[in-house]
Amino acid sequence: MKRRNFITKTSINTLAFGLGIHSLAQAGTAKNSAEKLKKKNTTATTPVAICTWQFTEANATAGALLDQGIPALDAVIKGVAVEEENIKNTTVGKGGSPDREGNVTLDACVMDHTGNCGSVMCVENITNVAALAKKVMEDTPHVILAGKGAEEFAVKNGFTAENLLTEESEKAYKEWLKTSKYKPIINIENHDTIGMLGLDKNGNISGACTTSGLAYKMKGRVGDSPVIGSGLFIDNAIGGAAATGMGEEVIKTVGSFLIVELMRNGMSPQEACEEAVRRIVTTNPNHTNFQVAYIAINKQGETGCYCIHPGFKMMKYANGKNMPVVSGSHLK
Ligand code: SD4
Repeated sequence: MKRRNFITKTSINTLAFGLGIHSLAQAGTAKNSAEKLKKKNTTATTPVAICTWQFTEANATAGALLDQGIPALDAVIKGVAVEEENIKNTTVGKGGSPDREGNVTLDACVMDHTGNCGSVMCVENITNVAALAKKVMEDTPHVILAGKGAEEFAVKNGFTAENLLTEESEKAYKEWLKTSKYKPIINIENHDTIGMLGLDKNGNISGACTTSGLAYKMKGRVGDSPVIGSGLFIDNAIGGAAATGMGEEVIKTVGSFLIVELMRNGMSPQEACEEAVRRIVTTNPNHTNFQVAYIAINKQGETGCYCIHPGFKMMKYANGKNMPVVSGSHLK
């Protein structure tokens, strides 16, 4: 052994003796904790966008805007607008399936990095309801506007009123009327409510969630998507989460808020999504009959997703790449 190596090894051994193995282990743990803490306090400034389901174009739109330095809130609202305006999508915006009386009613909310939020519920005739939720947040003393009031506020503020029931959706609705069986379908067409979370170049996180809700729901029914804490929640010090699936179950467990709180207590986004799904499935034996899926992001730009039934994917945009991520599921 060369003299220098010998001295180094001997010194380490002597040090190990001096400190004792226990102390060394403690030193290791302290180092790990310090590293964890350092990581916890790190804010990613490389933009990341994630969204529920395989809404490729919507997520790419938000990702590209984030790369240009656009704030997260504006990027996600532009991102989800792609699906709100896509008439082929029967679960979001124009072209959405109607309630059981034939009315298309939309729900949406937004939340930004300052903790500010806005929401609209059961709105008819307005396509871009996430943008409308932002307007409520910024230009009213309230957080939520519902129904006619939300629609009138939209029109007064320059949103176009238009019929959201497309020929296709009307045809499907008339077909449904023949049996009128209300049974939400798991993983509807594999695209569903769009919940989107963005982390921008300043390290700020914001989110948007927008939907036409469950097809053929009761008139006046509102799901989780416009309910802050359920369909969406952001805490810029920690991260954000969004939900899709059976809104009633997400509301009962305040799913998105739960995920952010679990991350605050040290869980990764993935662990937090899994725990939030566990909350539902352990208390509700009926969970084999409905889908719930979550997505989450933390301050470091780490992401996670999890669901009850297989078949859910999220989109993830990072480092200029927009990729689908197949979610793990409670049921296999
Ligand atoms: C709702 N969570 O209205 C929404 C819709 C959805 O599967 O995601 N359906 O309950």
